[in-house]
Amino acid sequence: MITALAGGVGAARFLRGLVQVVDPAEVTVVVNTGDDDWFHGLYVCPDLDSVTYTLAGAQNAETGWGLAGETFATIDALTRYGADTWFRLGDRDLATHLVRTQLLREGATLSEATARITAAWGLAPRLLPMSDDRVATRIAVAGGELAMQEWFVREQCEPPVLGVRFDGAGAATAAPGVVDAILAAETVLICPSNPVISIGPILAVAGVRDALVARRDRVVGVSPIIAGRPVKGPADRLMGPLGIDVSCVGVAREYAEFCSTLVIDAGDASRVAEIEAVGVHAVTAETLMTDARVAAALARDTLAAVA
Ligand code: FO1
Repeated sequence: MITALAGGVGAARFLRGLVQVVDPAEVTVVVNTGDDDWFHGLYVCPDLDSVTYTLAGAQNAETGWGLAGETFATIDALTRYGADTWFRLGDRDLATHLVRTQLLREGATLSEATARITAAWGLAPRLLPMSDDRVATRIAVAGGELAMQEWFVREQCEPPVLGVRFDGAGAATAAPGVVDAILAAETVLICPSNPVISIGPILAVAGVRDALVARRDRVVGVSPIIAGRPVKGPADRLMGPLGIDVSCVGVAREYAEFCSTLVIDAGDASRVAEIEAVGVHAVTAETLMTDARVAAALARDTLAAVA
């Protein structure tokens, strides 16, 4: 059994490679829900959906989020009513949020709603939200705090980050199966996701970090930073202000307590000694997932790193 901790787009691409090289039914994915939010009365879970759509082969290849061949007639029609439409919900994507919101309103947990949605997409891997409780990533900027999607999408990651907190994490419990999946897995993978706002919220849920520490020998991460820059997204705009070096070495320091091995890009081979110096075994591989073949090779290399 393999358990993976995942954020959005980078994780989804990696997981698509993973299911090419192992039995997908043996994979459990614990997904960040700190990005989740309400839009137009609907509960939207961007990372759960990015992973679901990508594993189903239905993702929008250019953006990495949303569905292929998407249209935006409904969100555009909402402008007539003066609604805020900066968060672009696609017409087909809306079906997922409608079903999820209805299930939640009927009393289902997010885990149960996720199981229904992933079954409908025919996914073999098990997707678990990190928690069924609401945990909301909040970004402190000059003049106040923004919800994650406000900072990320509406403000285009422009306002300098002063701090990050995971509202509700202190009281949240891990979703059913999350801690067991970490403790029972042969290998635990930390996908190439943003360490601050994708992996950070998962670690903040009670019991998750301790479970990883207990399995440290079997935990292997993949650095989302190559040559001092994130492959995609704003990791640099979050890591820097929080005092985390924007490099694979910075990622290694962040993960050292619970991660024995870090896969870094071959181009960062000169940093191996610095990573080993913080007690993390460094392995080089091609980590820029330009296509499904590279993603599969990276997944194979990552598993081999702790074989
Ligand atoms: N990202 C954008 O940059 N712009 C959008 O309008 C947008 C809409 C959106 C709708 C549904 C969904 O599941 C994801 C969406 N995303 C959008 C992606 C999302 O903001 C981020 O990729 C994740 O939260 C970060 O992992």
